[in-house]
Amino acid sequence: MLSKLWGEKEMRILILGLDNAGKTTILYRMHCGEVVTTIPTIGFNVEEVTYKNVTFSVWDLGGQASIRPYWRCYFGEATSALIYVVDSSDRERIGISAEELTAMFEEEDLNGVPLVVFANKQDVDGALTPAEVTEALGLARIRDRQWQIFKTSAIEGVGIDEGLDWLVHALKSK
Ligand SMILES: Nc1nc2c(ncn2[C@@H]2O[C@H](COP(=O)(O)OP(=O)(O)O)[C@@H](O)[C@H]2O)c(=O)[nH]1
Ligand SMILES: [Mg+2]
Repeated sequence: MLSKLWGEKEMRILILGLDNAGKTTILYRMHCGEVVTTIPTIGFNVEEVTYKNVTFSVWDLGGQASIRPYWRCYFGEATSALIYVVDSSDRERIGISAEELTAMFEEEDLNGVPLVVFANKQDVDGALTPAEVTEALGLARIRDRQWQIFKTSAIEGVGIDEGLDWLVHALKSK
C-alpha cells in the first residue's frame, strides 16, 4: 500500500519516539530497502531508508534536549508525516514520551503534519492499552492535524500495515 505514495513529490516521514520503543524494528519490518545509519556531524544517529521519492528517518528522542535546535536544519521543512512510537510496556517513561511528543508539536515545520501513533509492544503482559496511551499523550487535545493511534507489536509484525495504510490515505487527502 506504500506504493500509492510513490510519485514525483519528495516526502520525508519521521519515525520518532524514546529509545527502546521499537522504531528500528518497525523500520526493518517495513521492508522498504536497506537501512542506512548516518551520524551527521551534529552528533546524533539517524537511520534512514529511501525508497523512490519517500525517505523514512528514524530518530531517538529523549536524553539529548540540546540537539533539538539542530535537527530542524537537518530535517528541514520537507516532513510529510510523523510516526510516533511508544513502548506501551514502559509505564515509567510514558510521561517523558508524552513530553517529547508535545515538544515536537511546538516545531513549526511539523504544523499540520499527520500523526500516526504506534502503541507498540502490545504483546507484553500489562502493556498500556491504546486508550491509556491516548490519554497519557493527550491526543484528544490535538486540533490542528489528523491523527490516529494503532496497537502494534513490531516483533510479531502486527498493526504496522494498518497504520501505514491510514497514513497513506491521510497524505493523499491533504
Ligand atoms: N516484546 C516486544 N519487544 C519489542 C517490540 N518492538 C521492539 N521490541 C524490542 O524492544 C527493543 C528495542 O527495539 P528497537 O527497535 O531497537 O527500539 P528503538 O530504540 O526505538 O529503535 C528490542 O529488543 C526489540 O526487539 C514489540 O512489539 N514487542
Ligand atoms: Mg533504534
